[in-house]
Amino acid sequence: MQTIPILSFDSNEKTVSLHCPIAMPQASSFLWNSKMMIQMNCRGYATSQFMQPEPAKYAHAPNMEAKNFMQPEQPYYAHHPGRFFYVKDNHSKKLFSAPYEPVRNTLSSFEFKAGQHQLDWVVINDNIKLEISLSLSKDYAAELWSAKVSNQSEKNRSLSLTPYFPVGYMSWMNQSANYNKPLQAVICRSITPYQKHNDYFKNKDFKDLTYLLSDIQPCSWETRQSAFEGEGGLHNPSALLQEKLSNSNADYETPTAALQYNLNLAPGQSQRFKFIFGPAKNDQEIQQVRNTFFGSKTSFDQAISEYADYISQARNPLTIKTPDKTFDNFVNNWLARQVFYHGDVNRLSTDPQTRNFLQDNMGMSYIKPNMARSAFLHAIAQQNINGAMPDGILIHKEAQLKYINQVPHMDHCVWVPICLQAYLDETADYEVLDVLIPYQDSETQETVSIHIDRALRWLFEKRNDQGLNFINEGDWCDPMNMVGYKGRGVSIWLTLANAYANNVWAKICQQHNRVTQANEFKNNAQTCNDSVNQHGWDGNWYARGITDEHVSFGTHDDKEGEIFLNPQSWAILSGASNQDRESRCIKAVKEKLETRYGLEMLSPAFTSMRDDIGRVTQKHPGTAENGSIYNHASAFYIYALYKSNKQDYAFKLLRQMIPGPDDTDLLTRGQLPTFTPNYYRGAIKTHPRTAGRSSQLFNTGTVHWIYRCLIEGLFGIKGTKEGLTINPQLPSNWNEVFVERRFRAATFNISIKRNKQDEKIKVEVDGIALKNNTISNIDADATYQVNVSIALKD
Ligand code: CEZ
Repeated sequence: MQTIPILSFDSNEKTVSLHCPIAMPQASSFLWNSKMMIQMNCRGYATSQFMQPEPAKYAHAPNMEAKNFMQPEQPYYAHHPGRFFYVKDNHSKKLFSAPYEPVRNTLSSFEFKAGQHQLDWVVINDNIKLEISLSLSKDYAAELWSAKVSNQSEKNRSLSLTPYFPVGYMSWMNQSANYNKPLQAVICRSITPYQKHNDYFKNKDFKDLTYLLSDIQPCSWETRQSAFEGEGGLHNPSALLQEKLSNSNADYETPTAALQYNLNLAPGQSQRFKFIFGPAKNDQEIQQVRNTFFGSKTSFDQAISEYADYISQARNPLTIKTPDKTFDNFVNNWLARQVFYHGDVNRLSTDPQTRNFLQDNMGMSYIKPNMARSAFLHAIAQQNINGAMPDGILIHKEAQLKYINQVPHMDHCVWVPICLQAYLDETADYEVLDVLIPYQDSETQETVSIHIDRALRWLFEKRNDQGLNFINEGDWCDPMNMVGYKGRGVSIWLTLANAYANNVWAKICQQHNRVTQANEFKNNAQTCNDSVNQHGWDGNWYARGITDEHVSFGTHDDKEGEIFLNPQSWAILSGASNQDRESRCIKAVKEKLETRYGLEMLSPAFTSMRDDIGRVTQKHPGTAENGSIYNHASAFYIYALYKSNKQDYAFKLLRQMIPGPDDTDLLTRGQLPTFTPNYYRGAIKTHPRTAGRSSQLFNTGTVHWIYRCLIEGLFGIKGTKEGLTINPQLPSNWNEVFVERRFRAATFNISIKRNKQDEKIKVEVDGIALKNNTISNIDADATYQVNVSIALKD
């Protein structure tokens, strides 16, 4: 018997298929537009939200959700929101559901196909084939579903199809549902609960209705969850034992949306149904949705193809062909998509954290540089005239700084030059530095350069008498909130990041003919590095910080949190570490943080609260910042390794961010190789059973740094003010790669080969050898053939 692989890839269609609903039960994919986001797992469970302007749900979980941001490792349970299709044979009374939940039959075949703009399932059971698709539209908060039922048997089949889209507990104040015949929709109504009278005015325009709209009039419907489920439970709903659903209304009863269709299919015959599911303000809006998507025979499919165009806007700067197929698949088909998601909708927040907003736009510099440019200007205009950057960037007129953005973090200024550098390298748009913009608290207009000078001077001031940066209630590590809340604690990492940001800015100033400033910032970088070397070196690695009570942590004296990854990475980047210290750091990281799934962010993970460090120590050991394989932190380290020409080790770690290719690895990670997750579980020594498991969370600054590692490190095809500089750092077991690099409107077909001798790098452009490794005078729209020969051993 032919064995079916767990995964298969289609690089033309840019899809990845999962062939079993059990092997990786949490495996999921996501779709988004500017109004909404949906993450669907392979078994039919869904987590979705839309903006009004803050994130809100239209299919609710029965518990109180943390509504503000996407959570890692979301548990799915029987009543979790999902989108399910029950199919019953009216003759035999046999029932199954697709994609898999809630009935969980053993299916004859199953395929979950994650695509760029569409998710598809093909499920076959009892010779009935169900092809289900989900896509979105470009502009609406609405899910576009289609279900095609085909009779693959040799006899006529009488079937019933029941799409079942639970809406869940909408509101304790008011919830109900009914079927609206002219609209052909179940409409679930609610009022978002509130208590302050002011909220009445704020909530008035909320989309408190959830509808399931169909293109074909159903035979019957059900709007009460309890009546549908009955005593049979969701895996064998009582309502489906009857010939018809009861056509009932829900009156302050948990609403649901179930529609039933009867089909008589001859052998080989099929029928397609279309549905729209989403939030609305009132019935008129649902009517408008109906007109838009079902107005003509083609409007539904037309909307899907417009959505495909929207998703494919992300211009991938790289197409690669290397000896590693899984890696190629990720870079060629998925990386730009995940970067675009971040930059396009800012993780569906109206006040993204400043460091996230800047890094998300650092990634956008590669795929949509114009959007990145306006985002940088938008962020810098929210700076205070004293130089401080706010904790979050307001991107909606009604937005306010909320949640984490009300906690003072000290690192935001460092990200401005660091992220802008990627943009300048990619575009050479140094003019942006001369754009005049105001401050959040002053009408004074100053150039971007002066804004950044002020940001770095402000941060340079915020150091203690040892020259180390105060941390206040956090730095890059959000939950490190109690190191410095009394005003004394400092961050070694932030002091190094300060040094690195100053060095980066000094170089940019130099390029921009601001020599005095360049010297000032270079000196400041040196001062920060010196302070760290004097007060932050622990003997074999750099410590993480010093608490309010003057206790160093992240040192060999610590039983938990002995070593943190970030200070090591940034000491390499900032130039703080000399060769000896760098080698010791790298050795310590290898010994103490390395696992087969990547690097742990700290080790050993904390098992109880240290109230002089903060809530990071309260997170479960091996999750998130408490010792997981936190990919964002790993990406900094990999970037540092490339800066230090450690290409083999850098690539090994880079590769570990992507699940697969072997089944054991895939099954442990439990995630499709279509996105880089926020983290994989760590704490491998104390929690080996869960180590490697994916967070399934696709919000992460990691992806932007992956581009930097690929462009500046691995393939070494980085932009400079003059042009494109070639300096590849291939792993030593790669002899040949091909890269199509799109850069400043031109295309470079680059072939990189190892030569037989140990000759230095040679670069030929259209047959002519370059004197240095920089291709300058690039013509927009031109295509260049670049042959690069590199030494057998680097
Ligand atoms: O959030 C991220 C932040 O979005 O954590 C990173 C930080 O640099 C990013 O800006 C590291 O701390 O407990 C918390 O508040 C956590 O900080 C999380 O919210 C964390 C999660 O990974 C969610 O994306």
